[in-house]
Amino acid sequence: MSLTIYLNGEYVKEEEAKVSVFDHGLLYGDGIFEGIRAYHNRVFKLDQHIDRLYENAHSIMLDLWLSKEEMKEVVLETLRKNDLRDAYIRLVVTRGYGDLGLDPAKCPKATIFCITAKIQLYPQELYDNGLVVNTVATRRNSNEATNPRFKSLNYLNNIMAKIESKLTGTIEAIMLNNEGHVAEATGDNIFIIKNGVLITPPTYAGVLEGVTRNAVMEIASQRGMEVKETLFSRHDVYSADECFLTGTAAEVISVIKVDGRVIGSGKPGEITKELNAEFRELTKHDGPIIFKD
Ligand code: PXG
Repeated sequence: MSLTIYLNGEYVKEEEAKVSVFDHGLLYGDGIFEGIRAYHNRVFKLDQHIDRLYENAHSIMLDLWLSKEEMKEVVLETLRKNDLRDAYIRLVVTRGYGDLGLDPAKCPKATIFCITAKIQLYPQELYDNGLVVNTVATRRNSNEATNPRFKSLNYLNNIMAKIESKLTGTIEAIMLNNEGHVAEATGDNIFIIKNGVLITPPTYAGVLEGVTRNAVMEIASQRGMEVKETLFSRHDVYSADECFLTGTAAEVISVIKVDGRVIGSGKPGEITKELNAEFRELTKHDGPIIFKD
């Protein structure tokens, strides 16, 4: 069945959901997006995703012609039109239609679209057994270039790392920043646990401030765990008790081997499993309801 897509104020069938070849999102990667999840008839952390989208838009001087409330309604209504209660949502805003030059002032109106679809999950076996990952040569963008805090449409940096990762036979990769500190995975944040302390790189290390990252840090604090945002190296990962990745698509997924070094027991760690269980519990209760009846 064909999906219904929100595109610039209208709900259209996917065959009709087309943008111009002059759209600067396509010509220059000039735009931003959000990847959001719906679970159990609710849109998880919708406010946080919309806030991040609007902060990014403000920072890149892109005018959004919908209010935050209207944007949230777009997400909810697209889900309703597709009869989805559990879904992956892709909300995209580009600089819009312009000429062939870089100048964003030549693009009078941002393009906004929202796609909602059934989610493709990692196989359960990867959650049960954990991921094997490697660090790759491609470094995370410097904060002074395209700041990794923007969820921009320019993902070539991460895609290059993904290609390298696949060449080494793994599905995810750990990226370092230019100073050699651990930054994040290609589409996920990274955490380590050492002596009961939960550690993740600070945003200035060159990482996206992941919504899942923040939710997991909050869960850990509420359990009374010490949570630290601090720079660390590959050595800290190799010698961690536990390691896991977080992201909207991956949720909380254990990492059991990095660059050939076994992490902890070589099996998904106990604290990681508990954090994952609490995260899944949270997805049942958080966010606005899609279908009210
Ligand atoms: N870092 C990067 C670079 C990301 O792209 C995350 C961390 C996790 O952030 P959230 O807010 O989701 O907890 C992301 C987001 C995919 C896919 O298909 C994943 C993301 C983006 C685009 C596609 O797996 N992850």
